[in-house]
Amino acid sequence: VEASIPEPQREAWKRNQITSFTDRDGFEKEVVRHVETTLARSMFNCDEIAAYSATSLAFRDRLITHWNRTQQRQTYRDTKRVYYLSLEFLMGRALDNAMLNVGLKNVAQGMRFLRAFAFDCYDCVIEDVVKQEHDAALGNGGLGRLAACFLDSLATLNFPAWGYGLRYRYGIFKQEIIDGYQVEVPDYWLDFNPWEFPRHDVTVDIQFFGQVNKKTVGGKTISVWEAGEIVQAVAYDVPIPGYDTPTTNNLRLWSSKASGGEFDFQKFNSGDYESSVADQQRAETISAVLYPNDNLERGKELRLKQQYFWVAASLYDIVRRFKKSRRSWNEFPDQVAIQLNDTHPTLAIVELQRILVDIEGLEWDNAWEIVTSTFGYTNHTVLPEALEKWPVGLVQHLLPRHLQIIYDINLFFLQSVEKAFPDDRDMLRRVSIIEESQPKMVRMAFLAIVGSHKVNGVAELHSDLIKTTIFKDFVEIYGPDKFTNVTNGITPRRWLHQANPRLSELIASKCGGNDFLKDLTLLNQLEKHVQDKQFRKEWAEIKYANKVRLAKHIKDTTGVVVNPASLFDVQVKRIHEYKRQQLNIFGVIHRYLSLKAMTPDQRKKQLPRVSIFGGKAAPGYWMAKQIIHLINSVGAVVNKDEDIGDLLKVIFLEDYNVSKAEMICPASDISEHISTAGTEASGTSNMKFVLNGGLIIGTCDGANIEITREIGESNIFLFGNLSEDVEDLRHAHTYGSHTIDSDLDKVFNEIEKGTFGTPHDFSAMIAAVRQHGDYYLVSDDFHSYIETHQLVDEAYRNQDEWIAKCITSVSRMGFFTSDRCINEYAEEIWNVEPLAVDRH
Ligand code: AZC
Repeated sequence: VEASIPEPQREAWKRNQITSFTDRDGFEKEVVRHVETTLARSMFNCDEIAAYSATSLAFRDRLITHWNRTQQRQTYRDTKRVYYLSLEFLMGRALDNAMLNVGLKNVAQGMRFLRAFAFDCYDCVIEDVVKQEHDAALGNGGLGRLAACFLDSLATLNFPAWGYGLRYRYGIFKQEIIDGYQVEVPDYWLDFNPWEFPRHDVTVDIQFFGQVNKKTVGGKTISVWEAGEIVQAVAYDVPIPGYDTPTTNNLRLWSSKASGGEFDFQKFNSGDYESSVADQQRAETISAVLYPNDNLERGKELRLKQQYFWVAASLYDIVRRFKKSRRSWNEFPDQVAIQLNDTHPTLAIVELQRILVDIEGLEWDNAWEIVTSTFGYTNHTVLPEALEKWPVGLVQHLLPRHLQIIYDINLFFLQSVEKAFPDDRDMLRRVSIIEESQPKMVRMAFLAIVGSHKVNGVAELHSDLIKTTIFKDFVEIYGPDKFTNVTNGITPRRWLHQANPRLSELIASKCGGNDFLKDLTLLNQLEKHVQDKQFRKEWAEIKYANKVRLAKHIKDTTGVVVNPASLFDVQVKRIHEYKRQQLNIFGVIHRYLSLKAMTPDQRKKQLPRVSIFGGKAAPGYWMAKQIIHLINSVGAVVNKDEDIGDLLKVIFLEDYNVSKAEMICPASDISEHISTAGTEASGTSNMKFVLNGGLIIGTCDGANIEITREIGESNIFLFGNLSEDVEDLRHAHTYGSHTIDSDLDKVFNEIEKGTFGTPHDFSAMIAAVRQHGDYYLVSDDFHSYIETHQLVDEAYRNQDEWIAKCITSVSRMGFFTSDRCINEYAEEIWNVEPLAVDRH
């Protein structure tokens, strides 16, 4: 950094460097200063929220110094940067992570000093303070959380990297359960957010609508897009600290605003005050709300507007940064790698081509070479309903020049295909970026493939599936090398050290300190301690304590008392038919009926179990909401059944989010990852649960397969049909005779008898299996699912061996760190190197 300061200013710079606290005394002074000045409160009125704010501000100050230096260093060294474009960043809370990564969490553990003068939080400890923070919930589920884990790894590994996203005013809705039904409440999270920095000086004007005119400049005809509407993008920056490194990267989120200031002054002056405010509001609508769908696209115009707004602002920023170094355009891919997190940012491909051809005057072919060398595309799903397609008419209206460019990209692409496959006319129809449907559609995944140099799936099975199903033709066209796999990972900093501090500490004591947090393969040192009785005992105690903590939360939020000595069986994730929460709740009903049929003596021999569910349903996903309702209805009956007592409890945890996951994962004995084989691209919570010393029951799907390979078949409970059999089974359901599993049939009959409330409420769920072809193979997998749960019960009875399985599994989880993942992207896709840091 010093070298980047011009010689004459260097002395002054050194003299005036900001120093921040390094010990508890210094920290306390900073907190007091922030309470009394920044927050303008008296220390005597410092409550928990004020304590949170001031603590955040104190740590933030430290972070900012690192952040500024990181940016200075990256600018000065000017090496290749990575830009991660994601419409979702599910960050969760920041303070705990900042304390951990800055490395001074211990000084804050002295929070009890507040006792001296802050009456309003007399007993407040840092754990309470941390809980005051509202989750930054700018995402739906796995895709958004993956982006957040990637940012953590990119910074920790010292990669010069930026995230680009949207600053939604409303993140994912807050879920309330009222009378057993999901009710959505807006998540207004920006009230006080110390982790973002508005950059009112970093703005970009974004165009929409209008028309394209041809102009001749210097004998060359160029296309000029005359905008119909201009909206301003304002940057908000969020510092992303790496763990045990000064590298602090930047996440830039764009917020929309009417261009030309607060009001349209012409309208204002002419007395049309209302409509000038309306313009303002219309512009702000673009970044107002996160679309709450997971694995589902609805093709809304505003969503397309969001996508272009964000992509255009980000590219403008990236190009502006590139231009500062005055390199030739051909060097662009040597300086810039852009990763498309799903197809949501695919318009970036078109936008860069437009910038290069229309604005910078490059030849089409030259520009296209630069574009395709720059982009990489990650696919996260094979579900047809999640693949984005936009009506040609809508694109034409909103982005007239982009549609022309898309048509040209498609023309040149199809010409090359025709040349290579002259005898296959149908191939052109199949791979065309424009689907010749009514209305015509732009297939975004195809555009992303054509415009990128690498396409990756997120787990081995998934990456194989995309090559043999949805993108099969493209493998023929481009050859197999363009398609690759990068199995997902999670950050062990948040998902082990932060979520489960006691387990992390125990692990550290056996793995030679905290280095495993940076090199997760070091966990393998645990394996030699598996037989150590004392170690197992401590391990079991920690698990129990985590279950007590969750039991308390369950009591506080649902009123139901659960026994922490029961087996905790957890399924938390978005509610979706393909994830099969319905299979789980049908299995729970089966268990309930079996218990009811037993004599009291038989019951005494049964293992107590708590079935815990959590997850949001998209507001428009009716069937998912029915599933939530059934879970709650079953809970209402089972939880008060005196025959059953502790033997079975059914809990639905309200408002599952990142911070709740941090409490839930450490408390699970067994978690459910039971998607129909071939439908869950990877899953990442499976990794979180195993890393926290829980076992899993799952199908041969997504990353479950690789988890099995790593931890060993004897440490996981696999069941169900394999992905290669799914198609035949579905075919048989529709065209052959479809008999429902007899145990499942009993479950259905019980629901229909009204045992769990009005049967009509659940008739569609039953009909999906009985009458509508059981697309998700609930009946086909039911028997195997029930049997496997019996194996789980048996295994859990032998606690000693169970704990041994857990420890062995954790010791073999090194592969699933997002650090490994990011290193693979860096090497195989981005061709970027980390930037060495000077520690001072
Ligand atoms: C999810 C996948 O469903 C999940 O299996 C995967 O772990 C995660 O991405 C991260 O790769 N996909 C999505 O959330 N959404 C879409 C549109 O695929």
